[in-house]
Amino acid sequence: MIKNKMIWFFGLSGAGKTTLAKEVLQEYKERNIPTILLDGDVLRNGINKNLGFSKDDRSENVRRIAEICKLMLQANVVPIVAAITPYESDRTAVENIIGKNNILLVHVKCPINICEERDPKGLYALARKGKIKNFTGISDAYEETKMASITIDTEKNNINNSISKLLNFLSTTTLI
Ligand code: GGZ
Repeated sequence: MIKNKMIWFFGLSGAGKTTLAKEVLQEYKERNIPTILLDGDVLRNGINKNLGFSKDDRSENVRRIAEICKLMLQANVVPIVAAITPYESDRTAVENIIGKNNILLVHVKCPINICEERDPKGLYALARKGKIKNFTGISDAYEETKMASITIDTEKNNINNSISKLLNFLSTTTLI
């Protein structure tokens, strides 16, 4: 039987991680699959509020999220994560914590210039002015990946296409 896997969306700020994560959350809910959305941005106001954006703090942020997910999975709740996860070593760490068979890594791909044009929260503008330090893609690293289970390109696909590609993929790999 195909087992339900957790989903970890990673990509630049403004690439569309949260939007896609919310869609999957809705699909899971409609199928009465116990689920929870863990958004890096939101968790940084709570459990991860002592963490900043250095490489070490980002690794710790991601590690904590993965450990929470592991506990959730043990309780048969299927977590959906949206977090930039800019370092390949942390993506590997996540996979090791969760177990390769229990996770789908979804790369939400979008060029930095498009993310910057979208700038939904005005953070890129602040980063350009130097008012936010270590901003991913501007003044901090975003490493390319060889680890994605699937890549959703939100520059080439509009939101509806992106969602349908993702749901189609999930239908072949999970219970959805
Ligand atoms: C990147 C930052 C930064 C810096 C604040 N760099 O698009 P958002 O706003 O809502 O999501 C981003 C969020 C990043 O948190 P993550 O936990 O996903 O990051 S990581 O996986 O790298 O640990 C962004 C906002 O916080 N934000 N400052 N300097 N994003």
